[in-house]
Amino acid sequence: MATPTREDKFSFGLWTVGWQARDLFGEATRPVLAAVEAVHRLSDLGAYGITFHDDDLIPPGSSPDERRRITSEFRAALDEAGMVVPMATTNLFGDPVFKDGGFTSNDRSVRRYAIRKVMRNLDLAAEFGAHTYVFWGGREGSEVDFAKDVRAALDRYREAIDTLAQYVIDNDYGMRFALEPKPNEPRGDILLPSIGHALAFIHELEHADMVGINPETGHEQMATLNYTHGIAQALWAGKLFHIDLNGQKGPRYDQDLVFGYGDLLQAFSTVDLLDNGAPGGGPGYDGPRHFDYPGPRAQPADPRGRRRLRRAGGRPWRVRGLRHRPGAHAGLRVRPGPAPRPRAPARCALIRRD
Ligand code: DIG
Ligand code: MN
Ligand code: MN
Repeated sequence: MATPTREDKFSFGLWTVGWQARDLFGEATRPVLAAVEAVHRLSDLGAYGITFHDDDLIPPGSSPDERRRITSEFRAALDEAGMVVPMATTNLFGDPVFKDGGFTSNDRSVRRYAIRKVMRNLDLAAEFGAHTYVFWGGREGSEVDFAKDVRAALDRYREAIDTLAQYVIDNDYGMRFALEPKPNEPRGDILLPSIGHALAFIHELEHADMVGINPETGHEQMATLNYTHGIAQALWAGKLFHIDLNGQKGPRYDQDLVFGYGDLLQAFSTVDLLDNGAPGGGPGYDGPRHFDYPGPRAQPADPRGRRRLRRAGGRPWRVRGLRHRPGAHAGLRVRPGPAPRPRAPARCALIRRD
């Protein structure tokens, strides 16, 4: 049996390996997994890297001291375990304030809060040396076509990505962005639903050169698209900046469910494409093999691990507004304090374009 090594570049999301197996139909059935514990256990398994959303690592509402403590403990664990953070991303979908989206919310104050939340995590991602920053717009979309003017929404999406790309350039972070398409779930329809839509969107951006794609297996298959074809097109366009591999059967952080799919053969053709570029050869992909799929996780073998799990156990993470210093970026001054509460959605069918 092959034993993974650092050179295989397997990376895992903190949100998946730490997933408490809570789903739409039931409460958590697994204990909280502390970030430091996840680093060590993944390292023992031969993983190369660990990734996170801002809120996975630092509970919303943490004080500056708590933030410093958490990040320094995480840093120490990474150094001790020889692990890296190749990618980071932002949770713009968990807080109720994002009910109608983050970058494309119909509420301007929510849009500005979302940009500021990403900026803060870009700072942290840079601190941990991440070279890729993922944008999965899980809440950017609608359930009713008249609830969202898609052209205005794409203008706002573009404004956010352009602003954040400029922020990375101004701070010399050297990061690239990877957009992660998904057709639906949690929204009825999500903007940038496929690799094709995302590639077309990138062409309209001010800094298109630093924006690519992070295709997730289940997201293409949900749309009954061929995942291997999708990443082949992203490779062909020179835009495969990151990749999320997950399976369609069994426990997983997000459903991504397509009945009767989960074609294992596609996993092999995917690996062939990643390693060899194409059946006839050509450039492959040498980035992290990132998993968004926790899979079954055995309980820690040694009692010490079990005790540590309990200790790290469950203070329910309250989701409160992000408290932070006024925006450091030009013109983006957001009052410190609780996240803005969205106003009642516009009743009129036509959305005013501001
Ligand atoms: C789910 O497929 C999404 C979230 O887990 C995360 O924001 C993104 C990162 O790969 N994938
Ligand atoms: Mn993903
Ligand atoms: Mn997913």
